[in-house]
Amino acid sequence: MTQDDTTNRDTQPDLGRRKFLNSAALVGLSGAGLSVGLSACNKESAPGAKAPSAKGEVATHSPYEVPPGQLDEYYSFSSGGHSGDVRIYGLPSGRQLKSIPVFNTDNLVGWGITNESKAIIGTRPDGSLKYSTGDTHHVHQSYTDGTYDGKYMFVNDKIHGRLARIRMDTMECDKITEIPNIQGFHGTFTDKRDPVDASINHTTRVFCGAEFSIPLPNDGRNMDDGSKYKSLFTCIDSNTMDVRWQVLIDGNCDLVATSYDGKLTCTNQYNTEMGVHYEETMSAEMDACLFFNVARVEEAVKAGKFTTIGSSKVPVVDGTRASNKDPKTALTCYVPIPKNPHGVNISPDGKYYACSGKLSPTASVIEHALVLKWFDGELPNARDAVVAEPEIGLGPLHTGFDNKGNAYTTLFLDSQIVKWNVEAAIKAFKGDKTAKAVVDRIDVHYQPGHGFTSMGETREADGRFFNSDNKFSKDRFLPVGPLHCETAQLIDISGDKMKLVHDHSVLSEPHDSIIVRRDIIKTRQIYDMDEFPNAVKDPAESGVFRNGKKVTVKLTSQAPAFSLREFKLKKGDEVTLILTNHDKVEDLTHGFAMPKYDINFIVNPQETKSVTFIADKPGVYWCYCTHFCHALHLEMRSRMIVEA
Ligand SMILES: [Cu+2]
Repeated sequence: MTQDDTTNRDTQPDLGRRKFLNSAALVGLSGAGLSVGLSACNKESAPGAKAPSAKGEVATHSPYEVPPGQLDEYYSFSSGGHSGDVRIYGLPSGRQLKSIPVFNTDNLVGWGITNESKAIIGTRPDGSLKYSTGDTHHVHQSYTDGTYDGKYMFVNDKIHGRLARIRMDTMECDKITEIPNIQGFHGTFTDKRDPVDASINHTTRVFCGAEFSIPLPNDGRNMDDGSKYKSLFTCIDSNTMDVRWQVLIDGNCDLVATSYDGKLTCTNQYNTEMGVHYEETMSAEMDACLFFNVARVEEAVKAGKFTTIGSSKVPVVDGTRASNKDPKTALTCYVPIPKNPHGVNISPDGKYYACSGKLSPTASVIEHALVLKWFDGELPNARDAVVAEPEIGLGPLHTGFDNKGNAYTTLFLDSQIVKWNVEAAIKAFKGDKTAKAVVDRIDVHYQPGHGFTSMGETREADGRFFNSDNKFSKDRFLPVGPLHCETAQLIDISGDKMKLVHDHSVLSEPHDSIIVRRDIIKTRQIYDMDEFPNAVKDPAESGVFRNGKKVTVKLTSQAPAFSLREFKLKKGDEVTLILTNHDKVEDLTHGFAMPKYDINFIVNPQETKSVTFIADKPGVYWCYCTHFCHALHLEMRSRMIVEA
């Protein structure tokens, strides 16, 4: 068989599995018990090939439809909000392909149940999960040379202040880091290259903004004195996932953007008032977009110009206004932006940041080169880095870009997407009365939050689609009770006028997404058994291995049977059950459910997982395969006997 586990499935669906299910049934019935020689072979076929011929009528399809047998052109990776996961959709179809469990627990795959996933999420001394809730908002991938390199994706947890990393080859979470001394970790962004070392043209840092200010350290002191509350901006190493440094700032952090030259990262600030009470957070007419000079911050850390907070060992440098008055040595630059901005995005040419004021009908355009000039001491007033401020509509939030110099901003209050031209906005700001920034508007349904363009966060922005993630769906879908689904609306932005392509429903409650060309993502279809140190590599190794009260059960799966038809334990045993899936066939996943012990997980082809539990209930427990695998799937069981 030719099992190429690194091939992007840029091909039409393989009919091998259909063949497998039919022939495997026969082998099972013949009494062989184990499936042999039933691998689905990869079939050579060109991308975009015609749908496989099938008996029956062929429907006609619109240009935006993905006909049966063909694949979407883009992946859309989306945060799941307070469900704690990350979702994958295909675009333009809008079909949901997968949910990647991250900060949640997930019954389907056993995330938060298996020992391996618990070790990633983090546990308390008694082995239970440290946190079982999370709130994902922003997903961003690793970059090489200004575009996605398909290696990693990063996502925040706003509730507990954690950053997770997802491997793109398996689309599974492999690391989670908890950030010290912060609350409300909202915006995050990967860097695109090193600010100093030109040879490092890929992501090595992930920046994280803290939205809620807290007393530092937050140990019960200074709770009534709002002036003592502070926020930190954090840098995490994308390889080790260790926290590298933090910057103490005035005001809070909301969303984060990074420059294409690696020199700057920034966060919009909606509460420069440092208000602790609701009304105070909206009192100032101007807030800010706060820029960090990455090289200077790292020089300061190297030079030992830092403190630490509480029990954390992470170096914290001082980025407050009072300590950064001289631009030539400043670590930070506060660019004033009208009222309570939400969202900051950089244009694909790397020249401009768009930062919208949600309580101001404007988008501010900040020129990257001018912020650098301010840091060189050559721009006296940071506000002069703002080169345009077009009035675009009510409640502007997030901006996506095409490849023709246009920006697309979500207008929450107007329920519209507004298309505006950046250079025209700059001309108008300079006084050119003939320059018109706004070029088009389209209604969306309803109240758009995030919006993003295809490849729009990279230098390969292609100007084909804008996706509007709307916060209210009201009458757009069949009613399903008081909790509505949300709408994502796909808009064709390739022409002069925006065109609404379709609505697709998304489960509550996505915040931000990115649209990535499918050729960038190279996934594996099966695991390598050698990657798992505890793998049961030979079914003959299966059995019950006792060391006093500690018992290890080694088990393998191969359709349609587990290697042990039964296994015996004694009441009170501390049992670690290890299961290795020996099937090599793509898509041949098995499950393992243990009644009354609250255990349920899957093993994908060639994967090993383990669970640990106390066998505290005597009796017979039929452990069964949950993931349909074979005509004899229902027979695929193992009898666990717990002796009193
Ligand atoms: Cu099975």
